Amino acid sequence: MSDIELNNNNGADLISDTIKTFTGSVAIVGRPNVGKSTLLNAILGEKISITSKKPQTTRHRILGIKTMGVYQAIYLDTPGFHKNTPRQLNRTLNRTVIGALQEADLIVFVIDCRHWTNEDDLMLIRLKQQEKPVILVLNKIDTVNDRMKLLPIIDEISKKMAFSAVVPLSALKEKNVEALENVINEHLPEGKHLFAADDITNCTDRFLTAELIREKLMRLLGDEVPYAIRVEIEKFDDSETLLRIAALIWVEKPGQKAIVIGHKGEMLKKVGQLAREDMEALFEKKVFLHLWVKIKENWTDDDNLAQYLGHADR
Ligand SMILES: Nc1nc2c(ncn2[C@@H]2O[C@H](COP(=O)(O)OP(=O)(O)OP(=O)(O)O)[C@@H](O)[C@H]2O)c(=O)[nH]1
Ligand SMILES: [Mg+2]
Repeated sequence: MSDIELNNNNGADLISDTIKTFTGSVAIVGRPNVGKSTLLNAILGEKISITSKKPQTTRHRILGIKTMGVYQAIYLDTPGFHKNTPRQLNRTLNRTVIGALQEADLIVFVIDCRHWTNEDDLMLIRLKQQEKPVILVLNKIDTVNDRMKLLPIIDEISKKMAFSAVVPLSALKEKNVEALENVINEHLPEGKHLFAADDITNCTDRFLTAELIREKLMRLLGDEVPYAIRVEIEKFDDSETLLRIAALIWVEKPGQKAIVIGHKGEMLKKVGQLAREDMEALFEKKVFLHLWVKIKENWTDDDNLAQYLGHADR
């Protein structure tokens, strides 16, 4: 190809027309709380998926994109796969996981290296049905002093299924994450890149904003309330230097509303302050954030839920 032809091409065409490229979707799955979203953020070097100590923090399928030269991995962070319970929300979350498994070219199965549980076994049953390469990630190795202790655990788990690779790492401390990425790249099928090289997600700013607010609620509130919460962005006015955001926090009961607002409004103030700091870092501009709380009974069981959870890749 002559120089003139090279100049006439845009970058994306050029790379796929002249050299082999590899593109694939990678589902990150595992039981709740093992560190799936922390791992995605570590891979991307940017916080797009919210995390907390509480199980079932992730509710949507979150898409993250990482391009490294000829390789483009399209990651799907998923809700924690858990024992089915009657609540509609829980059933819907598991369905999201199964959908991501079916779509993916490759699966990253994350476990906590300290414990193997019944829910890990449940996940394994689903993985065996897929006949796709599965990479096992033993996360949280920073919590284990003697790494030699991991060897018998790896041995035991490897008997359960033929994994394409086993990678111990710490998502939180960002230890050995690159090794995982190299293994993932090796498993990507040949294909044209689907996103620009600097894209990291296709989630909208409104969605990321709502999620940051939900993260603070998940982290600051006690055990019960966070699961009854939904965040809706009412206003998102973006000017060159300032973002004006108004968000509505939906809860199911008056008691929950009181807890979210807190004594003399302290809780809501704290949520707003922390969320605003994260938004200013993410959008690199000043943010005015207005939060208010409203009650909608049983929102997790009505049709709105399907609508709320339905927009998979916002
Ligand atoms: N010590 C340690 N903690 C970690 C590591 N990775 C994640 N965590 C912590 O584990 C908790 C759960 O992390 P998340 O990333 O939210 O887990 P998740 O698997 O996405 O959870 P769900 O979305 O609820 O399924 C958080 O408190 C994280 O800080 C790690 O490598 N080491
Ligand atoms: Mg998560």
